[in-house]
Amino acid sequence: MSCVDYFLSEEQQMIVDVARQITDEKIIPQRAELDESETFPTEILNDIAQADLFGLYIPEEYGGFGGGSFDMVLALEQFARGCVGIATTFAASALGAYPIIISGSDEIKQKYIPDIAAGRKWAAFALTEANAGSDASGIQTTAVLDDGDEWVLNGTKQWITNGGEAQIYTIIAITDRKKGPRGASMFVVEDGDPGFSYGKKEKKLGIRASATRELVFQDCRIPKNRMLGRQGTGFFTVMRTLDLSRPGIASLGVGLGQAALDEAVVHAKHRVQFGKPVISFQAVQHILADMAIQVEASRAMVYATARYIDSGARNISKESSMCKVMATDMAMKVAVDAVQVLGGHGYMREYPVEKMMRDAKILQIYEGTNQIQRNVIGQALNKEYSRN
Ligand code: COS
Repeated sequence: MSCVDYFLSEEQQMIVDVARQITDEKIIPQRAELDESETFPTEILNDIAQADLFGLYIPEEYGGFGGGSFDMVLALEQFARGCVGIATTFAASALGAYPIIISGSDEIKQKYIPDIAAGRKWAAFALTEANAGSDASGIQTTAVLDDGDEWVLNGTKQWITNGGEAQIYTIIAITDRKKGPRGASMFVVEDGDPGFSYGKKEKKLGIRASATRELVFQDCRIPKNRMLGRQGTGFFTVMRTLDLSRPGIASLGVGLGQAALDEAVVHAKHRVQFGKPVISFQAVQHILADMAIQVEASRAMVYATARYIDSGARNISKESSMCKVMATDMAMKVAVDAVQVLGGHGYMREYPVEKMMRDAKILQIYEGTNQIQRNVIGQALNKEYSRN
């Protein structure tokens, strides 16, 4: 539990309270079982929908709550305190919806966003392929306009979160290979579209309650009006989407870090060795102190970044990447430290910290590896200082 007052508004405090209640009553009691059996958390997503949290970041005219980045990070932090796998399924629906919100016409927004806002349908975002992940502009999937009426998609997307479970997919595909990043466009593909099927379902180290699957497009035909924005703007939509979503991943790191710290402190107070609770030993206290410092510093940075984004700031790539790196590197370190403080118990599946350690690792990898984030930060610094 943070002891810093972040001066949340009444509405923001309500979001935290509702998300916390779902986490304590639904997520924490089921997380071990869902992880063990690699089961998609349909019931919990329905509980989140009933609590009206799917629409947090969605404008009111499309059925949402009209909130912003800060509202999202508050909810995501709570869910991640319970389970990063379940929190990831929720975050991935927002990731899939952002391209529609950023670049979709009013007509396409009206068609898809109200269902996503209500949690009636889930979304997913598809960029990664066998040869394109960090290299976002290296995608091979193509979209060709057939008879001027329909787009025909061919290719395979890999490691797609919510793949096979979502009903709405935002896909980036090449529409003109000669034009580099300006030759890619974004489309909406629906579950059940002809020529669209699901491939390999992945078995993962962590976040096992989330679904990760291949999407296969074999002469997949979709209506012409499913393109998002103008032809050739897909890469920019993807970059802007990731700018908005990365603080969410950072908040998953904060939630996980807090949970790991809570487990470690409680255990250290109860575990007796050499006739004393181990928390009375300075060696253990120093580990806990460093964990607490890093969790709070990351939280402060994520909240500040989300508020900065909500202020209408336009160039947010550097700040978004900075908080993603800070909070997810923190989560990995703090989770490993928690396992160390719990010692033999920490290594056993009976205790939640081994799962936290497995789950933390993906935070440093997905939505742009932390090496890519450092590239983004470095390039932004280079640009900023060349102006002075
Ligand atoms: N917003 C708007 N435009 C952006 C942008 C952003 N955040 N980032 C880059 N662009 C623009 C650039 O300005 C450039 O346009 P101009 O040619 O007009 O200058 C264009 O996009 C190409 O940019 P750049 O040359 O930097 O592209 P690169 O191919 O070098 O890729 C990185 C840049 C590495 C940052 C990008 O590929 C990336 O983010 N990769 C990680 C993707 C990722 O997160 N993958 C994980 C799976 S998705 S969950």
